[in-house]
Amino acid sequence: MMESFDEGLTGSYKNGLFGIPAKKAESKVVIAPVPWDTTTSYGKGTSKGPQAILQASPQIDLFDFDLENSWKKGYYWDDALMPLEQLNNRVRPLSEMVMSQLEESGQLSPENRQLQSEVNSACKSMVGQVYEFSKKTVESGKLLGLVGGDHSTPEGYLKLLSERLQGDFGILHIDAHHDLRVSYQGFDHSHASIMHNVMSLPQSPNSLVQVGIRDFSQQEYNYSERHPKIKTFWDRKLKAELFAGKTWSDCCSEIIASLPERVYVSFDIDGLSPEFCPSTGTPVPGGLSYDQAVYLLASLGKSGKTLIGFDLNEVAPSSDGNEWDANVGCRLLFQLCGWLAESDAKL
Ligand SMILES: [Mn+2]
Repeated sequence: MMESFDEGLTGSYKNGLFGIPAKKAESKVVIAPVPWDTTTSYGKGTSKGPQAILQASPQIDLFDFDLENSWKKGYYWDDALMPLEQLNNRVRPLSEMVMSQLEESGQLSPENRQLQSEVNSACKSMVGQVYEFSKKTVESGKLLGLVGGDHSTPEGYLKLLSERLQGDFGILHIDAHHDLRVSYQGFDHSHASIMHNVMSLPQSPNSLVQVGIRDFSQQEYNYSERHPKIKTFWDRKLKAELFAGKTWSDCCSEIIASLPERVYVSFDIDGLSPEFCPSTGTPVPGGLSYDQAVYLLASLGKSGKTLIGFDLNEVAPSSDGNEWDANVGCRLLFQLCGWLAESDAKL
């Protein structure tokens, strides 16, 4: 299929991600959408993120300055987890009832406590399905990237990697938030708890390096400061260094030097400045520019460290049909796919 593809033309998303008609068998990289936003507390709509990204993706010109023609290694968009959308749509209203009662009174009625446990078991099922899918994909020799959905979506994948590599890898986590809460609003698998859950796994990754963090509780701050495996590059501190004359290149070298040899990237789109993700659930002023993010990923790609997988999450399409969020999202996804395609990771 790919040999007959004219890269100079804009393809259709119906042919595949970025309009490329890649077949699974000939693709090095599998990209799987996870349409899930059950516990998103503020804005919603990230469950529609993957489809918006896919539809916006053919507008990208495929040649890249750093990656050249990495896309020829094949990026296959695998819809296997799309049926999760039905469970998400069923459970999301229950979770909204729980969240609104908590916001109003800080307590839950017995009925809502019941709903909360239903939401928890649905989230647990999502994590299990992502785990099983990731296992099958990795065992077939492919490299995997996930597209959320909210930030709870990669937990099953990270659990699989932790077991498979006995924790011998680090996570480069780009986000406005630590996501280190010990459950959030009573939801065990909340987007706000993802990194707490991952770092609590029996064979947790040997480091978590957070970049862009700028909205957090004191509890999360303390947790990050005291945890021997966590290093945070708070946005305010990075910016202070940049304003005082440090280069972004030096910042990136320092970030990458804190990571071990194998690196997983967890990219929450709200790590970027909100001008690049105005519709995301919890936008926060400040953050990385698109250029800084692309430069950081390229620095990692060229560092000699091994990218083993990634997730891109919290991209939400605008409710007025504006494609901007999806446009930025699909361009970041293209960079992540390219660096993963260039990786020689053996999992
Ligand atoms: Mn996040």
